[in-house]
Amino acid sequence: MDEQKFYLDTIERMMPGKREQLVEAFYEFLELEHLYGSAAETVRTQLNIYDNEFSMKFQRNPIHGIDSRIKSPQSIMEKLQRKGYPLTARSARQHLMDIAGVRVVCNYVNDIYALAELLSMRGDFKTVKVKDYIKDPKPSGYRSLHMIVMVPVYLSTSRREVPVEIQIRTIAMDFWASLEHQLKYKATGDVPDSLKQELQELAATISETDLRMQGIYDQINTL
Ligand code: 0O2
Repeated sequence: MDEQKFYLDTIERMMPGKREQLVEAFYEFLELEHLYGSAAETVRTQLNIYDNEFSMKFQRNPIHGIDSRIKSPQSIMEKLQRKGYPLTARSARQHLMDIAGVRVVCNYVNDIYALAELLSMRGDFKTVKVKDYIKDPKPSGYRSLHMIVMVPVYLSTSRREVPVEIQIRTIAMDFWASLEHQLKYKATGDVPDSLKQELQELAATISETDLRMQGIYDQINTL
């Protein structure tokens, strides 16, 4: 049986009379995925260009790794609901700035700010928001530089400006953030205060280690 017909018939059976609305919503989300995925890809390409240029000119790579993701429809709906906005693709485009996310892991703290500046200087990327959780860490201990950048996407018949949330952090900050995220996710109830305190202390230790590594790098560089 034709796969699309099967899905449409299932929708009709589950929600009689809503078939057209649901099919429209489905295609709107597909369009969203394509648009935001393309914007994230554009950012990744630009970051790789910088990394390769540094490698060619200075024989070193500021970027350790790049990861990107598009928020799932479920997670988009949860965030819209939490913030009290309508649960539609149009509302997601209007209110959410983190549908497309790019995470850049750098080797040294100074690389984070250098990359952020390069991205801001690119003529057709417009930085609309910066949150510096390195200078001003979250109460959890979380450290990272967040930027929202409007990225142009050229479609066959139009040019669209799409927001991308770029998180830039060091290997050490990323190590802490991913383990802390996993631990929070694993915990069925509230995480005890003693463990929260320990995580904050570890984040501070990691931050100090990052600064010392930066210091060693700078000294070696001047030799
Ligand atoms: P996911 O799956 O990582 O995308 P706003 O989006 O501006 O309305 P919000 O959500 O507070 O407000 O944005 P913020 O503070 O800039 O940070 C959002 C993202 O930063 C989170 O995404 C996490 O990825 C990361 N983050 C923020 N705080 C913490 C923290 O304490 N620990 C860890 N491990 N990560 C953190 P999402 O939306 O939670 O999910």
